[in-house]
Amino acid sequence: MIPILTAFEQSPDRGRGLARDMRVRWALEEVGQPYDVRLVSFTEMKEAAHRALHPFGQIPTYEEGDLALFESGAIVFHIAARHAGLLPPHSDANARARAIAWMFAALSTVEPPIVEREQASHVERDKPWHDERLPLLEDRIRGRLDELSRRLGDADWLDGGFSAGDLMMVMVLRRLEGSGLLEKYRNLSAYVARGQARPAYKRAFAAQLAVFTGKPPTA
Ligand SMILES: N[C@@H](CCC(=O)N[C@@H](CS)C(=O)NCC(=O)O)C(=O)O
Repeated sequence: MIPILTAFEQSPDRGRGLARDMRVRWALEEVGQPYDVRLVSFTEMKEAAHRALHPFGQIPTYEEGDLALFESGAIVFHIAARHAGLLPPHSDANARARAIAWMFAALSTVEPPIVEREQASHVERDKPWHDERLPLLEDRIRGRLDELSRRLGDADWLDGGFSAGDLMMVMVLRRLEGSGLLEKYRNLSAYVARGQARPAYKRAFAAQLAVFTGKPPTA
């Protein structure tokens, strides 16, 4: 059964691979699972047919037989649970649990302040308090990056070998591209680059870029 995910017909990031379908594509590439993509417009995302798959009218969604999922974290976890390659084996239950904890950490501890800053730049830019609020939001991000950087230290990945936790964390940190916030952390920048150097990442990136360029993927 080939899973189908949804992605933006026209990604606002112009193919930079920051939309959340990229996480799912990367996970599927890591485990060697072929997939199909259904592109949706902003209008279609808010229509009843798509909302039946995604109550909040967003991408990505994931359909596999009679299973329909939303939330990139839940989708990546589903893929990681059913295929080898993204989580330590069941025989190492503690390591597996820790890798899952890193997925949650990426999504519920590190991503929120990053998204808050993005939202502020997009929708609050013209507010009189925007310039005052931005440094506060950036301090919150720096706090998390300080902590994450300390924990990662000189290691390649967050806990042993590469896992879905790293996949999610790399994608979350990528959202800081262009902000100037990540560059100060040499180990975190190298960590992101290490994720981006993975062949599966490159294939996923090329596939989502091809949607934007209209040319076949070249990775
Ligand atoms: N927590 C959700 C967030 C999904 C989300 O924000 N999707 C964005 C694209 S990356 C979207 O569909 N934005 C359009 C909208 O919200 O109208 C997830 O991780 O899947």
